[in-house]
Amino acid sequence: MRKEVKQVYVSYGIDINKVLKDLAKTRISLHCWQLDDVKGFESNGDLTGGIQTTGNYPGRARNFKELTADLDKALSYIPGSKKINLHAIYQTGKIVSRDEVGPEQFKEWVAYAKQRGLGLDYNPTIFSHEMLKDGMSLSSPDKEVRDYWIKHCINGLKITEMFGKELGQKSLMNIWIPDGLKDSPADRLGPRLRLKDSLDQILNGYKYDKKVMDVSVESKVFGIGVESYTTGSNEFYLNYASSRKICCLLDTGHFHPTENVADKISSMFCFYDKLAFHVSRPVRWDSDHVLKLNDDLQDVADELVKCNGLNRSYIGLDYFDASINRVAAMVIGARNMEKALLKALLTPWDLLKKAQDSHDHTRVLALQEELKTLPWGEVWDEYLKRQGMVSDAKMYEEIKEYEEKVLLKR
Ligand code: RNT
Ligand code: ZN
Repeated sequence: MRKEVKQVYVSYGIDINKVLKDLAKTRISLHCWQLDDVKGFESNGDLTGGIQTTGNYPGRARNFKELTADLDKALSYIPGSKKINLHAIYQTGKIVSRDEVGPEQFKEWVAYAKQRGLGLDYNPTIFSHEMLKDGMSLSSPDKEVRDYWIKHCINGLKITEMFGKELGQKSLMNIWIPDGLKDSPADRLGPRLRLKDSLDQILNGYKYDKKVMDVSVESKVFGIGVESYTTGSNEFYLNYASSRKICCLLDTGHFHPTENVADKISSMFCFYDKLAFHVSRPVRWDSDHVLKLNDDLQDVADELVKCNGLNRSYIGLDYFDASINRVAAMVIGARNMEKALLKALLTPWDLLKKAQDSHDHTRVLALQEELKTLPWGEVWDEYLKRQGMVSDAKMYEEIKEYEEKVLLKR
């Protein structure tokens, strides 16, 4: 990095060394499901409901060995502190039914994470399964269905607690359900009251150690096939999480397309100590495209930094594109998250806040625009160098080579 670059940032009161240290400390939870189109290891079948991927790019990881090989490849290009985000369907060893998935089925993952100094997060998998009756799980009118998934989630608490304890890094268990209705509901309240009761049974079903883990709930606005009603709406979970003192998870793809998700962060921090995120990129809807370094992503990173939220947040990524090289998809999205955070950390928020509070809105506008052309790209290259990682261009070249040597042979 040129000396001049350092000087430019010093003139705004920014210390690049501190920024790079803070960035390297910020933990990002990388979702393993980009590597296999959310299929998991239970069977070789297709997704059967609740979630969808599109694309047929060759080379999908089909088992633990292939997935961890791809993960290792991807990790070697992703700078900073990392965790891996798992789903119940990534159980290993002898496959058991979902309501039986427990700590035993995740021992191999713990060993994998330990060897690499990674943390782990967990998600019960409440989709692609015959016990989803009519698309409903925890809010189903059938007690048998609800009980099945309640058991699955209680076991999930035990798995997550094991992750936290074994790896010495707090672990997050996030609950997302696809429950909803295609057409105008006859009853909106019933399913929501049942969901509330199911969640209470889960939280009271096992006294987990709050020092090593947290639980979050993830809302959604709609899904394909459930266009008219989503039981787990934003209002439902905001109130649920706040009253039960658990975390809310904001998935940036789960709001109306014109809603500004970044704007929600400061409101949430007024009332919650901690927040959880699935950073995603919706295109027209919750399409789970790979993160681009666009304004939406930058706004989220800016708010996290401005609200002093980096060490009060579980930052997880959530996208799955089956139409491109999956290892590259994972790396490009993760690097973009890191780039957005870097740019946010390189911003002189104190100067901007001061201008706003002294009613100098022209200064705010001028500064915001002036900052856009600062040489942050050189700082990014420096970060990669300090992290012992190759440039963006080299990264793609190498992954292409991996595609030829490994992925295309599958
Ligand atoms: C689906 C939710 C959910 C999933 C993952 C696989 O709309 O975003 O978080 O994407 O759990
Ligand atoms: Zn999500």
